[in-house]
Amino acid sequence: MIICTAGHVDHGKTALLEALTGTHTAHLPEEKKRGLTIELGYAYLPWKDNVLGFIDVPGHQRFLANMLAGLGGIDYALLVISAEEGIKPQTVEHLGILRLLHFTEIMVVISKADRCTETQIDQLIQDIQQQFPFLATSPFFITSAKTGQGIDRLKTHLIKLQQKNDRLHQPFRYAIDRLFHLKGSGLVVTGTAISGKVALGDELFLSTGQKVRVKSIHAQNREATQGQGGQRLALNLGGVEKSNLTRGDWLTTLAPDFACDRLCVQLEASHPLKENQVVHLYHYVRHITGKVNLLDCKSLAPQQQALAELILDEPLHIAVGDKLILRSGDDSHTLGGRKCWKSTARNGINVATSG
Ligand SMILES: Nc1nc2c(ncn2[C@@H]2O[C@H](COP(=O)(O)OP(=O)(O)OP(=O)(O)O)[C@@H](O)[C@H]2O)c(=O)[nH]1
Ligand SMILES: [Mg+2]
Repeated sequence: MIICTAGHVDHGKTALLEALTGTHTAHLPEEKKRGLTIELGYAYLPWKDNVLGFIDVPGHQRFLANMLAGLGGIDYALLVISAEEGIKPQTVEHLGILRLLHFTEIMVVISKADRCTETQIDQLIQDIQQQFPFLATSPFFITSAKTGQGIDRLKTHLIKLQQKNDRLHQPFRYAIDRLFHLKGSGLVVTGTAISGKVALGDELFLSTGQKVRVKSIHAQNREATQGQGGQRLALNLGGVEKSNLTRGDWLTTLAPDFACDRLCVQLEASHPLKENQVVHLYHYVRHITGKVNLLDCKSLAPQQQALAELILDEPLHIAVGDKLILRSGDDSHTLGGRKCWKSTARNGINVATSG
């Protein structure tokens, strides 16, 4: 199980994860110096035979692309809102994205409770419920990373969350978000397993078509003989050099003949959207540009849905059912998103994709 954070810059996402897991997710020197999250961070909470994984995202607007790269394949989010500052622009932006990606549960965490009175916190909860009525069924937690208030209650809730296992029978798909050379072991990649299972010794395909062998597995930060969808995996790979792959590549059990540059999607708009609109498109760790063709209307108003064809500037390894986020041509605001419905390969042949 993996849970991500979300929320405005400085609202206490990293401090919350540190209070929950004991791990401070900052790893870049600049992050440590500035007290700011820039890249994705990772933390783990072992619990009996299980381990909860956390992806910590940056709240600063400038690093939104990094935030989006962390959300693929995740069903649960902790939306952190500072009791002191309340609802801010990236609270709204991140929440809009979580909603478009149809997260199973968005837990609302009011952080920095030690800095406010109970009356102020009650007022903030009312404001949140009024501004975002769809959070009516979401659990709320009042926490302080400084005093420990509310941390045990949140932990108790998190360990009871159920991992969705509807994707385990599908072929293995894994999005690479980091790669490095480990002395004595060779190439190691880390990423989120989206579906299926992988075991030691398995042969997998890179999105380039190259075959690789799995020499060792760390699942949720523990040495393992297998891994599966819904887990963070570190895989030690044989048969490939670091220079042959890049962040955003996929590892799959199916031969990757399904890179597509045209997609059919049932699009849900969160901003007005017009025909032929240039867009930034976020698909798991990949970020590319393209254009929207609305198939049965000329424009879309917020909350409306329509069938659209996306014409991509670079082919994507996409499967039916994958979730996408579309942002404006200048990448300044989120336009919409939705599941991929049908894809067409570069050569124009419709392909049967794994769902
Ligand atoms: N008093 C108090 N301070 C807190 C609490 N949580 C976080 N802080 C402080 O608030 C500042 C920002 O906290 P972070 O956890 O780095 O915030 P963030 O949301 O991860 O920020 P970005 O990753 O850059 O978006 C730090 O100085 C923390 O020490 C809290 O519960 N109480
Ligand atoms: Mg942070």
